[in-house]
Amino acid sequence: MTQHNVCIIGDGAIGSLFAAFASANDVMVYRGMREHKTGVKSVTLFDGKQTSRYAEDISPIGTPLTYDLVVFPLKVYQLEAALLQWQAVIGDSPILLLQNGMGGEEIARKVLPLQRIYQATTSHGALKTDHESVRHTGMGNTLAGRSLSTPADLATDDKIRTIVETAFPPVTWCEDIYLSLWQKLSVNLAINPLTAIHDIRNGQILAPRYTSVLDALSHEIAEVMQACGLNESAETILARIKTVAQATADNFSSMHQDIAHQRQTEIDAITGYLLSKAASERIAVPTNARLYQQINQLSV
Ligand code: KPL
Repeated sequence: MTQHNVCIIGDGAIGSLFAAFASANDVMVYRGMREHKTGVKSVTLFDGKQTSRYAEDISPIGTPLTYDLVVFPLKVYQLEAALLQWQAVIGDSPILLLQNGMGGEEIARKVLPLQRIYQATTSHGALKTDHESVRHTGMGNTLAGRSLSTPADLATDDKIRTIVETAFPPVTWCEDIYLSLWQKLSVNLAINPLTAIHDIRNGQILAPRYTSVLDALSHEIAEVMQACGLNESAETILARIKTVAQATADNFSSMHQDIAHQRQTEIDAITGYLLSKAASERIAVPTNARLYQQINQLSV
């Protein structure tokens, strides 16, 4: 069996988890680290197993190499700088954008006009407990697929699918990753701002006082999705939001945590993205616009 080599850029919790899974599954892992920085050294997996040294560090001024896949598990707002910094080292290796929210593909396409771009989003929970340690806090699933702007190439697409499925299981490979990312976005559009604004856990948005706002959000999201050519009803969106809120009832959403720790939020890649699509389609989305404003008021 050929051993695949995967480069994972950055030192975040999800990237470290990906690296730990991949090396445990016999993938050769390189970590793209900034100069003079050492990465996370220990990842405690959900089943309690600990991984120790699992990757070779490379730097953005290192020797260019073709990787089977380069993963960017970064926030959308960190993506452009990282792509510019690493483009010389990764050459024309296919890349996988792994993040919450939307807009990543457009950013990557501007920097790398000819690259093969794949996209993914994950529901694994991971937490950096200190500079060198990460804890896997919740088993999840990863949705992945070829981006809209990348032409189909059966052999390469199959190879990337095999690598992602081997490196970071379980994976659902999506023939229409754009739709899958929008479906995930529809959940984040409701749960993330509402939990952050009202300082509540995910499950608490199911209380009767949030019924009308969830309804309004679902209708606005459905209208914008339909204008983008995606066939989703408000009822389907509302049902999905409720299912995820129930399944993650005890969690604090990522936006709740960002606000609580005074970190930059992903509101621009979530609600900001919807607002920009709504504006170009001339659709009024007052409820989303209000949540966007409220999050920006709470942000540092
Ligand atoms: O993706 C999430 C997030 O917190 O960003 C949800 C699905 C809302 C789970 O917390």
